[in-house]
Amino acid sequence: MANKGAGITLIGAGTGLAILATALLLKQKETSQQPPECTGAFLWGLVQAIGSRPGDPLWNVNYDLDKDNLITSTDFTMAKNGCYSFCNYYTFMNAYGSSVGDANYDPAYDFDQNGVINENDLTMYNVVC
Ligand SMILES: [Ca+2]
Ligand SMILES: [Ca+2]
Repeated sequence: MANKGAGITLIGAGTGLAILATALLLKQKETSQQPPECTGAFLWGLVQAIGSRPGDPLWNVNYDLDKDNLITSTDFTMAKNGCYSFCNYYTFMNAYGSSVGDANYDPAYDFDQNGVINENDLTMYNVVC
């Protein structure tokens, strides 16, 4: 009885490792091919995190686009290049002055995610774009 139980445990552990290895491979593939999130909140967060490393309060693995464990201007340049169409002043100004529920409210341009697109968001837009 005891041996049978141990055998099942080993088979279970082997299957678990195989699933874990597959999950890690899938995750690695997923993150390496993932484009930056083209929102004001993401780009602003990335700018704020420049200089941070894993463990730092502002560190976010999603900002480290070149995967060198440091958020730098290179990551920001990559994000901006990947979000070329985001930095469109006309599109931003179309959403300017709107709030949640308005037809022209666009959460992508609500940099501080406070439900209103106002002068604070414009300031952040000008820094990021
Ligand atoms: Ca980096
Ligand atoms: Ca806002």
